Amino acid sequence: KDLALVAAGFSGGQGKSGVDAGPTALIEAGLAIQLRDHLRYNVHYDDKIHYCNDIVPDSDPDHRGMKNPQATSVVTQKLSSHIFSHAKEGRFVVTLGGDHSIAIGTISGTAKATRERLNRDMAVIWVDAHADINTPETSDSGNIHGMPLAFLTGLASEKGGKPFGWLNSEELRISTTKLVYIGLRDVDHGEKRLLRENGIAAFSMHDVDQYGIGKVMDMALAWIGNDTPIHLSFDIDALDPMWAPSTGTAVRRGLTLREGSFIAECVHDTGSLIAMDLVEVNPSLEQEGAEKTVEAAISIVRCALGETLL
Ligand code: DIR
Ligand code: MN
Ligand code: MN
Ligand code: MN
Repeated sequence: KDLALVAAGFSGGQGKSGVDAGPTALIEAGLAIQLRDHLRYNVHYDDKIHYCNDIVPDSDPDHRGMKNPQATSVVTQKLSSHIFSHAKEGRFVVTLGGDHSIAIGTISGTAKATRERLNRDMAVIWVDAHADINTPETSDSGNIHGMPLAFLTGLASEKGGKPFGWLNSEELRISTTKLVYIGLRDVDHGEKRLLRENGIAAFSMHDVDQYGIGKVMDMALAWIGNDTPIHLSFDIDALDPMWAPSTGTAVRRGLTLREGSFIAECVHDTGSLIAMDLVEVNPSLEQEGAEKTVEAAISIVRCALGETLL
């Protein structure tokens, strides 16, 4: 099986430096080699960290309250065609972040490729402590890593010529009906309203406690339905800080590493997974916890790619 590994060290979607070093930490811990030797993928990896802050424009004033709008737009638009070019060849695409704003690029790229190759609309499973669906107007922080799903679903759109105007093409977007969340526990007021008003499927930590992760996965996958191509976007802060302390916006009372791995295993077992993102690993935070966080991130990716316990 062909697999493209893309290292996207962009950090401009939030305020803390260090998340740009996430991909390097995962690669140095042996991720590419493990996918090749252990899981037997034919790995296409160019050994480069892309989309770091070398593409930042001279001047990048706030726009609708968004920070670094031009840089984030340029990076995600380039990443979108990069991911599209891999996905249209039928390669499974693994993207290592970087902050979660990069999902604007990865998901628009795989959504377009899925339409061209399979003539199908793609579903997205978003595993995160946060809903990342703020519009520029509902966001308190102005950080674009809290907004990718608003742009990808069209809930926040822009006119042509504006930073994210390139996303106006329908082929790059996903439907709110094909989005499913797991692990939520820190959702802003405006986001709660958007989830409610649009009837978006969301399984919070409350649901994980009430039903157990097994039942939650049954319900999440039933919502998507059989035979729909799936893009998994996994924010490492979905895990409890006990397992993944080295991330920019850690929130307590999260998933255990076993629950996170189980989600990845179930999604793999559908046979419909076509791409995944693993984002928000920031090795410069929590020195002691960096190794632990990297290890957790690697096991999530391995489980999503077919690692089995027996
Ligand atoms: C918050 C935090 N909802 C925001 N979002 C984060 O800034 O919009 N996403 N940390 O991962
Ligand atoms: Mn490439
Ligand atoms: Mn998050
Ligand atoms: Mn996120």
